[in-house]
Amino acid sequence: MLKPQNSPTRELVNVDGLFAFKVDYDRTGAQERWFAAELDTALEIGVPSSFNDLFADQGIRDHVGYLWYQREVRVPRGWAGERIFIRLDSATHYGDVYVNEALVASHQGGYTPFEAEIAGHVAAGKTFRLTIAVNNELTQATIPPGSIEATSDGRRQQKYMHDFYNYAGLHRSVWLYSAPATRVEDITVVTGFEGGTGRVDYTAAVANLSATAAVSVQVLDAAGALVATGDGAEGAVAINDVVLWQPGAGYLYTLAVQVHDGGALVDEYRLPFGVRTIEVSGKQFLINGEPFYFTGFGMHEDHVTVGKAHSNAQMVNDFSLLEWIGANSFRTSHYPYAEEVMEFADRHGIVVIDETPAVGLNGSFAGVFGGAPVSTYGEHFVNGDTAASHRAAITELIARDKNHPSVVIWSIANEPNSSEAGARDYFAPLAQLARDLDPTRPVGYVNVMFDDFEKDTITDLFDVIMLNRYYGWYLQNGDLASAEAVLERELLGWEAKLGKPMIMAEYGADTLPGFHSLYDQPWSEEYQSKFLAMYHRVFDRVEALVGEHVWNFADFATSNGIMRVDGNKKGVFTRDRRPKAAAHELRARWTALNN
Ligand code: BDP
Repeated sequence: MLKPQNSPTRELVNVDGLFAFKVDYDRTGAQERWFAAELDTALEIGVPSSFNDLFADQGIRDHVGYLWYQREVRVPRGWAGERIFIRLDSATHYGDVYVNEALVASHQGGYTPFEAEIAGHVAAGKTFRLTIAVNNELTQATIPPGSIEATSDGRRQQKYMHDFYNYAGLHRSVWLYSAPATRVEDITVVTGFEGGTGRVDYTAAVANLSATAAVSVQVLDAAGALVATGDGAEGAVAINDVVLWQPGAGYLYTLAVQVHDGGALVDEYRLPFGVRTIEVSGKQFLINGEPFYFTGFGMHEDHVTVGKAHSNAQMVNDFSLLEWIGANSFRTSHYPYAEEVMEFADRHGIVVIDETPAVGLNGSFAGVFGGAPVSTYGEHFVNGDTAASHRAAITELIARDKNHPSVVIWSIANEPNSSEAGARDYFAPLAQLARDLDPTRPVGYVNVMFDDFEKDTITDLFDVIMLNRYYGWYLQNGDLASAEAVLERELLGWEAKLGKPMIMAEYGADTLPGFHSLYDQPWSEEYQSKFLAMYHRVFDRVEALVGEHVWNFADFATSNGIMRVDGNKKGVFTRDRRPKAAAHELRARWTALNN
């Protein structure tokens, strides 16, 4: 799905700002047709944001169900005769979009965009009432999954098996855009190179292409100079003296796809792309044929007050901290991040492991989150409905992000149960789906510590091994010598079993900034540093280990629980992005490794 843009044939209007906001406590909004009139509420909400932390009101924060957003939008007067679309970059986890009284779009899945054509409901120069009913519920039919329980006094409580807080709302921008009837609807670019010549295979899907219209492409270099042209909606073009997209040097070309009819330009869409190759070869991960070693983090979209809202200012700050510390990559744990983040990574040469929101498909975690462990696969938990949503999550992620040169691995799940009967039947078709949708990128999932190389039954289905390990934290807590032995044994076990490149996708220790100790005391800044240093010693001894992503970039909000004090503190930066001691040590290691 193409991100909307301004072009000579398209116009784009941002619809963020203050919306009227109403919590649907009694679940009557749809039935009472709240979309049909001005919302009866005194509350306003800023978009984008998570709604949860904005109001000093526990009832709002804990609400499980629908949240209604409304504002008036004016259609630009020059749009008569154009196709007009409303586009939401995300609605977490579900959204119904009404234009005046018409339901124009519904979408499940909280981290991917959706849109609807609304020209039949609006008029150029006139306003319309935009109402969005967002639902934050997690069930067996959603990704991530969850369950809703009733308390003895009748409240509904959301339960789920993942760590981060279930922020919800309109986390990303809302747009209105115009496009011509004959328009470029999708583009797929696949690149390669031989010697100094780049190869760009492209396919464009064009809606309402008439017999007299023709599709052509131009390739422009970073300075805007024309370097290649092609004819037809599908084809291959060559770029002489190609400049590759490299980690640390995100050189981008632009593919301008144009539709002409009778000599006139009917539509133009400009897609930035990079020329690079990705390959897994033996125990190595190759970018442009060169071994690549990942340094960086599992991250979160998470900030004080606004929760999971995208903000360009905070994005710039996070990327500058990544640069400062010598990170060359990150994982979008545990959901697709805003498209602006992907574009920034493209431009700045940051490598991305792109993950679906499939987190918490693991009944063993029920113990951690306050219940008794349950089995995972079956009607009671991860069932056919979960799988259907999971397929949609993979499909929508790849459709959105397939053209980003920064994306080098699709991660289709985080820490699912991979040892139980049922795991392989569940995951084999999903791994295949990801490969079918994108045969050019390695596919992986992230393995949980309980399902080590002796128990795991699915990792051979994937191209890379991604592991989350907490030896020295959840196990062997405070005993780094024992943890070191267990860690090394396990990494060598995986290497011997599968012989594929391995990335440590999470390793980390909760750390209270300002707590210091001379001893190996968990939660101290010294312990975090020594914990990471121990892992690094082991990594340097294991040939197949091709990457280290510390958990986490920054402290982040979690659900309530006795394991967390004001959130997860495994950040190398605090939630307000101040460095803990370990940040300086990581900087020294990564700067040396990457030079
Ligand atoms: C792993 C999860 C991650 C958690 C982390 C932790 O992948 O989401 O936040 O552990 O416990 O299980 O800190």
